[in-house]
Amino acid sequence: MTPSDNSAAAPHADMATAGIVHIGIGAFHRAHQAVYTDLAMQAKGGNWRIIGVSLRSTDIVDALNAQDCAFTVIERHPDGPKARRITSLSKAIAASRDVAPVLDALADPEIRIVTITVTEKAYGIDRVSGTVQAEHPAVKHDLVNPATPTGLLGILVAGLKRRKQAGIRPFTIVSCDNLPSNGVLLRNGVIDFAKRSDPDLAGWIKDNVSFPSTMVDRITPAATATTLSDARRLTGMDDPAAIETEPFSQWVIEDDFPDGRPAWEEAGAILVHDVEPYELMKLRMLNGSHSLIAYLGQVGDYRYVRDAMANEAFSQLVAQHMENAAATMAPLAGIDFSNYGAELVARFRNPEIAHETRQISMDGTEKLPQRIFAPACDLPQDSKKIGTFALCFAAWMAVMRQRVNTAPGAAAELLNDPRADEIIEALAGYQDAADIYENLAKLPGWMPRQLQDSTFWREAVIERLAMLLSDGADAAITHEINA
Ligand code: CS2
Repeated sequence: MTPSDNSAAAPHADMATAGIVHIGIGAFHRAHQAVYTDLAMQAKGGNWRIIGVSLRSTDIVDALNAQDCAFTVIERHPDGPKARRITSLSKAIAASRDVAPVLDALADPEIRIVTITVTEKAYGIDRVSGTVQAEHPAVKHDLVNPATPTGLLGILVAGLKRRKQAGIRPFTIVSCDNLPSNGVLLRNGVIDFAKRSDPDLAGWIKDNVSFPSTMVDRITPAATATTLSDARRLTGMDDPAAIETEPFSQWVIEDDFPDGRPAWEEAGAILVHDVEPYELMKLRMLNGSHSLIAYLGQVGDYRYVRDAMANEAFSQLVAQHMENAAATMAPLAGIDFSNYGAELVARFRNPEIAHETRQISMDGTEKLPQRIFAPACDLPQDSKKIGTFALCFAAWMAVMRQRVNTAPGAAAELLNDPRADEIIEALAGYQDAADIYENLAKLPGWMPRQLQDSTFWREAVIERLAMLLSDGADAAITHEINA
């Protein structure tokens, strides 16, 4: 990326028009795509400013609009923080207040791209079949109320319908969430959603809409009071929308944009024909290790990722897991997995980044399938390498049990998972490792059949869970690295 500085960037004076709608304007978008688009426009121009849509939260929308949507990104470098003002956002809209302006923006012919960061649970698409999850709350609502959608699929399909009716070319849709083959998944979900009310529209989408897959990467902890006071100190401005992030950033994009795109490569994006190997590498090595750190960290009272990485044994375990994850992947031209792993270890160690294990531990039922189950399935079923995957799953179970035991009344909130109610029910009264495993592993539709049928996997997880429950995280870590 272009080196950052501590000055306020000039707004894109000649770029008044928006060309992108982004759905999900949380910290990650502001630290990632908004920065790439900002730099791309500074380098090569183009009417690519972003209309930001928030599906649920209204605070961020109000905060951004009150300051012309400019905001501060603080990069936490080892030699001190650097702040940059980002001006690629043109306005923000809260869909939960009124979806009409969102649909108007989507119908605007100037909008040629819709990018998305809504987190895994907001998709409402079955990962295996690619069809919509009819019981997903937003999907359920939007199938019945297509003119006033509340969720991702409903909004995209309503926007595409308006364009088809008006004879306007569709926009390109870019999922930027940590899901494998995110473009293909979203394409299948959008087409299936449309098919249920309007088969012609579904056919038009199939023939005309491009859904490039992408791999996104930038560690972005939730903003804190320190973020805001640092932003004020570095820029002289109060900015409730300021965020902080690491210096590293990566965006690998399938180059399939029939109606053009910003010159994102000017900001360091890598445009490729096939993103999938990059996605697998990142999901399995970075995100999988993150989940391992998050759940073991929660069991062992490691508040931040950097605390876990400062512990010699924990850090050795993480390196071991990365090696195990690398063994599940085909070679990727130009990438050395062990160098990639070493870079990840250095990023996780960054003492300037206060990334809470609790933050990463949310939504485990959404994250574990691609981070832990899928790679575990790609290993020989009796491989010793399965151990670190089994440990991560066991640690997730231990965290769920710990939270339910700590606050039975508030467990649903504490679990912070879309399937919290099912998890609580599955755990009711069970304290023994084998019982906990049996009940959580059989939550419908998540642990793959191959693992359900594997006695080796079952025993590996139960053994580790028993150790976590009786001796704690540090003992389990020492045991694993010496196994
Ligand atoms: C993390 C990711 O919270 C999580 O699940 O693993 O948000 C991670 O920080 C990003 O994918 C890094 O690019």
